[in-house]
Amino acid sequence: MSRPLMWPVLAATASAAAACAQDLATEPRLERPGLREQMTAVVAGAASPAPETPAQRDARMAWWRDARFGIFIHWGVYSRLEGRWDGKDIPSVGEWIMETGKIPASAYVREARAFNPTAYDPASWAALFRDAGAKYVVITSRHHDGFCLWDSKVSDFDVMGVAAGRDLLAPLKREIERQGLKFGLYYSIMDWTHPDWSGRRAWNDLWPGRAPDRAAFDAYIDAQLRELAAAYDPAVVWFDGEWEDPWTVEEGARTQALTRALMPHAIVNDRCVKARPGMRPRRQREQAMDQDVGDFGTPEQEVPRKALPDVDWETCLTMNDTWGYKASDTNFKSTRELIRTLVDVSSKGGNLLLNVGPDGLGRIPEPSIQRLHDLGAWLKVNGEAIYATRAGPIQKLSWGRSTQRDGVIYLHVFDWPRDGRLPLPGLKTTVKKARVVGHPDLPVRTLVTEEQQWLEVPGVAPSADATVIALEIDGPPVMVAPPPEKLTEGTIVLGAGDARLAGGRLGLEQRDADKQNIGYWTDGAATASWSVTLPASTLVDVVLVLSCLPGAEGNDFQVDLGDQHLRGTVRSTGSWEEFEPVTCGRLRLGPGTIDLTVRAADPRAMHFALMNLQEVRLVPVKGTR
Ligand code: FHN
Repeated sequence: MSRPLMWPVLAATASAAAACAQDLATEPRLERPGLREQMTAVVAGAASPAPETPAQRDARMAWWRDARFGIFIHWGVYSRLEGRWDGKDIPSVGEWIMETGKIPASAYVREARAFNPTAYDPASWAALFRDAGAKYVVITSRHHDGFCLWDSKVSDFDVMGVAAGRDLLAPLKREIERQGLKFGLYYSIMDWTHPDWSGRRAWNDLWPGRAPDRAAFDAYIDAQLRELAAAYDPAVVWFDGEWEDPWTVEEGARTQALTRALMPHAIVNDRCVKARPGMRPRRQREQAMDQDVGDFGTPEQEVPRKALPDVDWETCLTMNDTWGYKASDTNFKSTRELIRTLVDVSSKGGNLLLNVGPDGLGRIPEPSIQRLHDLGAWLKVNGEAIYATRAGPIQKLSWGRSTQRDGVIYLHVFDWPRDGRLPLPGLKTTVKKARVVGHPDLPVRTLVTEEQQWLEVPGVAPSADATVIALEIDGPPVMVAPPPEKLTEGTIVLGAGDARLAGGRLGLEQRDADKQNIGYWTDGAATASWSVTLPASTLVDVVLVLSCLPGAEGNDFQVDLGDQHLRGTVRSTGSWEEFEPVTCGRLRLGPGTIDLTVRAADPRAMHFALMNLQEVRLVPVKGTR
């Protein structure tokens, strides 16, 4: 292919983008009333949808919420490199090879010209995903490297510029939809080879002497979204690459508004806007930000610790350790781990987007195929306990998970009881009938003792991966509240109300009748301190009872106890209102009086807010003096 690399820019859109950027640049912050209306006006030329009612949103989201299981495909010219360059295995994930290998962009683009997936068979891919029990597919239309899997009129780094010489998305869309699955597109904001991406890498030698033009880049994004909308009308738009500085809050809001205008029925993730706010309860985030932040949160390579009411979310997960194909990455998760992850995600009300990384010829790795077959076989028997279910009523089960639909609780048993008795902790509603899903012949009896309800189950579990038992109940399940926490004898409790607070907006919040917490910990230099006296030298566990909103987690904290110090990292607890005890470490303290101080471990690195802190506990370690 001899065509020079060039990016003709659509002047009309560029001027609109420039005008918009200028207009918004005068506002110091994005969070302000009326943004949604302003954004809608900005996407000139696209019929902006009227604001959606909650009922309309639920109707649009219904198929996605019921789906529970989708397939992610990372495929591009990087797949052909297989994670190797210049005879060497390049560290990290396969699709980042240009970055992690610091490959000169000109060499990468030149190498890309040989990309020719002769083994690509969209019909067999679609049949494989259908048989796996997946309900939707999301494929990388353009990843960070800038290569487009379709014929883009605003880029020459696309399928028409390499040996493939044809649109790779259209045939897949056709086959996916022919199998009754939904077709979605991943689209990266970042573009390492584009002349106008201001996050240009040092090894991008394609555009010597040309400074990036921000408005032109916005126009490029607009134009490609218009192309993708018109050509593929995706059911899901999966943005990515939003985290780098060049992409601004304003551009995120603007592009989100354009996406809604162009694809009003699409389900859009939370990565077009900044800070991935999708894991915050919807009411909180839309009131706080007055902005359309997308339809679902996107925890990556992890499952939230608990069910998140009023949050739509989807865990994206690799089967091995890379998204894009990498020949040396044979570290595939077991089928059991994948089945249990699908169950775990479903039990908390989320979706699983499980990744496959086809190679440069278009072949899906055999270990991925095998696992997809196994998942499909399990779902063929147990799909009723996954599809169109909601988060289970019995959370924190030691032996498995639960999901539910009206009138039925599904128990997904990972650890089959040796004594044949399965406890149903906290379930008050009487179980009318119980059956082993897929094995109606197996006997299951319910048993009620003073303590709780139980199930008596057969000796051997039909599936060692996860056996599902369906409990038929009358009405919505009623759970008894767990008994109040009993503190260990001798525990010293340092309450929020007794703390000396210093710095920033740190202050007390009254959560409910008898509980206060320290909140507004937005200043990295703020501290909460107590003086505590220990009558004797005591070995204690230091416990912080804290809460943290999803999206604010990840800050490191430090606890100073006299001349001893402990550190930890704040994890999400589901909301600012949900407090959990977090053990930070074990120390010997006293006798005597010491100062205890909680602070941010690295004030400059702290983002959003450190934590809400209800109390600090010094819990004597049993059996020690
Ligand atoms: O950088 C990308 C990465 O290559 C991959 O596409 C994942 C999938 O969610 N997203 C970004 C990392 O968060």
